[in-house]
Amino acid sequence: MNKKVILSGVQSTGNLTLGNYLGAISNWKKMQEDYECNYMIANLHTLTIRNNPETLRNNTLNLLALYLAAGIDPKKSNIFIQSQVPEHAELNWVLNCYTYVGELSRMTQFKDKSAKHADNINSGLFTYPVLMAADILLYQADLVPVGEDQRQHLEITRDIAERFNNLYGETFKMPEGYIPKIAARIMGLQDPTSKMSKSSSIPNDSIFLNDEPDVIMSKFKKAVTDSENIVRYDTENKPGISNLISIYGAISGKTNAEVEKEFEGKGYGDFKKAVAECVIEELRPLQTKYKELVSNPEYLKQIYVEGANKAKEKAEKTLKDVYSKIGLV
Ligand code: ATP
Ligand code: LTN
Repeated sequence: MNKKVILSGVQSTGNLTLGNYLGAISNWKKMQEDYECNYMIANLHTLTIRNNPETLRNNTLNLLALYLAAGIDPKKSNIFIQSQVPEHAELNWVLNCYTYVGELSRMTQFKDKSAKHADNINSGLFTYPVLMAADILLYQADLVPVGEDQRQHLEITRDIAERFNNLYGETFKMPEGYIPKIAARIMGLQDPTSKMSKSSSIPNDSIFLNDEPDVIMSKFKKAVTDSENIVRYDTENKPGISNLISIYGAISGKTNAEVEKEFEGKGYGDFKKAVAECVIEELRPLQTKYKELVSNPEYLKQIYVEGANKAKEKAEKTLKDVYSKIGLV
């Protein structure tokens, strides 16, 4: 039986957060049994911000180690580095010519990131969703597991695919988003009304995957809550506590109601400590494995070389079809 195809990726910007893990990477592992999975390191997307070349190289390999440490198994899933499969950049150019400036101007991520990096509003930042569409459409992906913030980029991917298919006949599979029910949008611990972000400038707002246990505990203890002192899910009035319930629920597999029940009659102090402990325990094996893997560059190389070869085989087919349909000799 043909398995459905999955494609997803994370930018190699370093210091991933608990949001990246719970919203995206931790779900990828669960999907590898039932789907044909392709997990990419989106290092071309990372060029939309200025990087030190050595840092970008290290971040790329570190992210590969993190995928493996998080349980992505190269025997079950194809893991590769975006820049090593040139078809991504090639299809990106073609799709750029089938994407309107008007639709790109509506992207909220572009607006947010332009505001954050006012000194470097480059064209790559503007056409970022087109490269993402190329990533997805090259593999004829059925499903794209991402966090809530990527929903708009999936919609534009579908619009581009549909436009192309209408012009040239069935070429691209219509991909669907696969956005988790819980933890699709983990919020900042200090500002629980904005998403937890790697680039947050607020101290103690984000939990990083390489934070030491005592740092994790201290960040959770400082997390902003409210004065009710009742563990109750209510994003409107209690965004801080609701965020902690989501984190605890995502890791323990419990529903919001179950978490509320477990902490009935207990105060925020106990609850925060329990959330911190479950995060520390969830990350502990990942951190240990990660340290082992980053010290084994030969092994990492073997994974990404094989990954790129397999990815190329799939990507080539789609690109050839596209070139032929649009009339490139
Ligand atoms: P930045 O925080 O700097 O804007 P980012 O973390 O959103 O960057 P990526 O590294 O490309 O950018 O995101 C990787 C994946 O993590 C995506 O699927 C994204 O939806 C998901 N993700 C990012 N932040 C969160 C969050 N706070 N909660 C849940 N999922 C998230
Ligand atoms: N833009 C994505 C990262 C990304 C991606 C993709 C995700 C690049 N290409 C293809 C899914 C499919 C983000 O999460 N910020």
